[in-house]
Amino acid sequence: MATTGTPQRHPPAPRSPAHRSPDSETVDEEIAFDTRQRGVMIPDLFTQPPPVRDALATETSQVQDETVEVCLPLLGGEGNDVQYNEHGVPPLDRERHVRFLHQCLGQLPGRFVAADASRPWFLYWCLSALTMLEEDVTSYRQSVAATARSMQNDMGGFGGGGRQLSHMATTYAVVLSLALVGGDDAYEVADREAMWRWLCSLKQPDGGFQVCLGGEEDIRGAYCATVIISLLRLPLHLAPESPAYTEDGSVNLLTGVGDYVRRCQTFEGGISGQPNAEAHGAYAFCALGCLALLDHPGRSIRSYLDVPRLIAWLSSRQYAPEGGFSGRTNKLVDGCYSHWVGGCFPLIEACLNSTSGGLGAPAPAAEDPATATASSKRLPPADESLFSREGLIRYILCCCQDETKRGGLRDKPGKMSDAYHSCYVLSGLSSAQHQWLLDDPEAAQQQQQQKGQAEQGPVPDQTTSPPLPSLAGGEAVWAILPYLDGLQVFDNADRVRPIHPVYAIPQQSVRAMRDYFRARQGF
Ligand code: FPP
Ligand code: K
Ligand code: ZN
Repeated sequence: MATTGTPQRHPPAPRSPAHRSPDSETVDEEIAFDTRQRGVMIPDLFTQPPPVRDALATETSQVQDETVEVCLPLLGGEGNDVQYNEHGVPPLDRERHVRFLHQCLGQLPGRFVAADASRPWFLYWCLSALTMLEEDVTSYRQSVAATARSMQNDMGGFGGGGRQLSHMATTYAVVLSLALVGGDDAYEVADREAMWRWLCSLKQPDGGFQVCLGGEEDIRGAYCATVIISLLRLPLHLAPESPAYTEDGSVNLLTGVGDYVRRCQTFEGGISGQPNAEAHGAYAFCALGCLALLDHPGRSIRSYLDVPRLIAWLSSRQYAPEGGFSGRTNKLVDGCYSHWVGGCFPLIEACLNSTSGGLGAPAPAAEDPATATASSKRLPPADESLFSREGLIRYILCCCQDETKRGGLRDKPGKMSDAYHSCYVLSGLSSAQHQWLLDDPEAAQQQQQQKGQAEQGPVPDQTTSPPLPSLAGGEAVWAILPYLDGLQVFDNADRVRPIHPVYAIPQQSVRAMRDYFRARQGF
């Protein structure tokens, strides 16, 4: 979907809800007419059902039609008790969302017992969402550290609670929560040696990771493992007990991860949880996130994925008129895919914008990246974005905010808000509201070297074994650019904090934790 070009905007006119179009025959035409009458600037794309329809009625087309029906009134500025701006977009209701999130961090009602093993996730979702809403979460530092300690196992890693088996997902959520509250006491909770040993025991000979001892191997494992290794700066060599260990030392924790990710790309172009399964948005983010840590995305994403097919699949996830993303083919928009799918675009853009050569536009003329200003670097103008930022922001602010006093964010109208959707809807809003630029000092250095070599004549042949993979991408410095004004359909007061495109928490939190462990020799 593209909203580029010149969208037809409704002309301003005085608000007059009593008006009815003399010749509109459907409710949708009625809404479109009424919207015009009220003078809000909403492109037709978001106020009308899709112009092209498949005539075959199925259960799938039925639920899709119902989804469009519940979204259209909200997208057309028809929400109750909501003050819309001149673009037909309501403000972010920070106060209610913040209250909802603090509540979710407290005592939960009995029915949540089923979610007991997800307690680390609740920590991460709430702390991350509160942080994006500019709340100070350092007041949770001591309680998060104590909770995390109770979830840690001597064998390494964190479970969903005391006496629960360590799992990659809960460990990822705990480590990110510790990073979010920050401070030495929080960082010191993680037993890094036990963690390293545990990750080694999950590493598989085919390059991937099991999510727990004896559990399934999937791409969540690969993403969570790379994030954990990078944030805690764990050593990369393998313990001899690892199923992937080789005596010649030719394999480390990251060996084969890229190839594992490659095997997860499907015929559709998207990424599945395991090789030969169905492509899903959540796994696309895991794939790109872990590749972006292995090396600069300009190299790693290009090396392991068919980028044009992936972009085609990712773009197909965005629907009109809803504006939000679906997680997979023939399924419905859902606010959480604002992150899982929306969060893929900054990583794809970093890949395409890279100076490493290849898929994107040609590398810019020789220029020192250290001194280049953002505007002199090649960067697509926001209205040439690979997805409609405007559409996503409209879906989030119009359709994903709980409009009752409950607050919180949700999947779609008619669904209850929850901590998970609050986190990932806001993460998606953050990537839609900001533009990132990734420096590639290594590529610049290589270009310099090549230039130097060309002047000095051919280099002597060197036969050495290929270097073991590292987390070179984790050292990358992302620069934030203010989002261009032209397409800004939200008010500046509705801007949420930028988050690191890979770790999905503020870059400062990532840096502080990694700096803390930089000085460590061994454990
Ligand atoms: C389908 O649910 C959902 C999946 C197949 C994958 C979900 C995985 C994640 C959300 C996160 C994985 C990442 C990490 C880091 C642990 P559904 O059928 O209810 O939804 P759908 O109809 O939208 O596909
Ligand atoms: K869903
Ligand atoms: Zn969802």
